[in-house]
Amino acid sequence: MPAIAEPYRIKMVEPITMTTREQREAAIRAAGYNTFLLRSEDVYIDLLTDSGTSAMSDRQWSAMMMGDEAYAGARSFDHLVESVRESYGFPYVCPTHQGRGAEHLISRILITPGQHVPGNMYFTTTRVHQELAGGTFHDVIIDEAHDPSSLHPFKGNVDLDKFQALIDEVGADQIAYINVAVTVNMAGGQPVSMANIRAVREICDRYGIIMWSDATRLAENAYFIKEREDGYADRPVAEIAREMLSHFDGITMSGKKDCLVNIGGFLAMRDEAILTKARELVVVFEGMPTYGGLAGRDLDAMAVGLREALDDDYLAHRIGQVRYLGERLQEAGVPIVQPVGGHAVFIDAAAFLDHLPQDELPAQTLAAEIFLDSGVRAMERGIVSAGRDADGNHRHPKLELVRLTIPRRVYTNSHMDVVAESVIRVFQRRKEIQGLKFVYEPPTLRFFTSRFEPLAADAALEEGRPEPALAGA
Ligand code: P61
Repeated sequence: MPAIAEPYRIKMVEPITMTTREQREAAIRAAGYNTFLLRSEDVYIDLLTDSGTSAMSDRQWSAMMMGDEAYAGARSFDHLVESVRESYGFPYVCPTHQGRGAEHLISRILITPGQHVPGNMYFTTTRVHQELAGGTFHDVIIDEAHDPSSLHPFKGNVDLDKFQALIDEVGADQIAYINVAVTVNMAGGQPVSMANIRAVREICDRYGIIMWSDATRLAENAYFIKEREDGYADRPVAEIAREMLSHFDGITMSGKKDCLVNIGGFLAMRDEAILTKARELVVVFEGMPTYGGLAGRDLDAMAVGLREALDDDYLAHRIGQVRYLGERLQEAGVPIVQPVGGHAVFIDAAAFLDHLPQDELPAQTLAAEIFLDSGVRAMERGIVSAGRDADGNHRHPKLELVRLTIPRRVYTNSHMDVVAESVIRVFQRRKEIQGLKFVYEPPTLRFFTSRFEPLAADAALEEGRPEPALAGA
């Protein structure tokens, strides 16, 4: 494979600094062993998320300078609408402060309490908003998505039989809509094929079901279609994205990913009646329908970024960089979700720390250990993220993962090498690592603010030994 260099050059830099092991021990303890609670200044390479962490282009920055900050009727809104129409093909747009703002609105608009919402795997904020609106989420993703070692090229696909079975069980009129995420974050950034999107559309047409998309990472999904699906190899990604979206009635968008901005989101749709309802709600929860909680300059940056993210060269490098990190880990025998997805490398923490039962929080533990080793910050995506069910019991997801999420246009492959070396070091001493337990747990979206303590401290206390140093210290 020929090397793929960054299709840009660097015009401005932000210094980052290494910390010592002692500093990192103090930092992770102060953060309650939760990488969400670390201070950014204590982090060396920040792979917590690809959300809002992109580097903007000179074109985006110049568009920001031209932002129209009028309270109402700003031309920045017109720029966003124009860009969405041209690149995504939806006539109507309602901006929101970020993706979950759009999820909040669409859940209230489309769900009647008691209804059901199928989707290709849950996402944390999406499901919470569906539940707050009185809906019940149903996972209708293919089984392969729950198996880290399955090499299925489109692990994000909807299982048509599961979708049909839900329709048969509850009746089409009790299905508020189907939400198809492209790509599927919690499955490992896995794509949905064009054939699958078409097949879901057919079912929706047959039963009159609304077909929505969480299009947060649609550009990455379109790139995978170009790479893997027959007939798309020679088509520009922007064209593939348009075709994908042509099958949906509307989308929720977190602009913080594939619009290459630090803040922003929107709803886009074809049905004017839905737009009218969105406008009625957005003024209550976000702001005027022409700014939705954002500054005019944010709308302008998003209008430019969403086009840039559909560039073939940008995506070849983007997906190539994520794959580069994944391959380095795989060569060293580190268990990861395969195939490597669009925005992150997901370590299979259940296999990595196979001596820890899921209730000892292997992924939370591993994220803390990687930080301790090198100052690289990752994110837990396992039992802690899955939360509790309606009866108050821990949900036990099949996937217990640590996500190494690559921000867009921010790090080089030398950074990826440092990350790989650190994970490999932790892998080599994995048997010494002991688990964590909750010491504080909030009622919803607990992973953001929960606090933990090492179980090793408990065992030492019971045996009257002094508390052990952290593994590997
Ligand atoms: C992330 F730990 N993602 O991946 P907002 N849909 C999808 C997302 O990936 C997404 C949103 C909707 C984040 C940020 C985040 O449990 C967490 O703009 C597929 O963040 O509101 C966000 O978009 C919501 C991290 C969100 C989390 C929830 O890092």
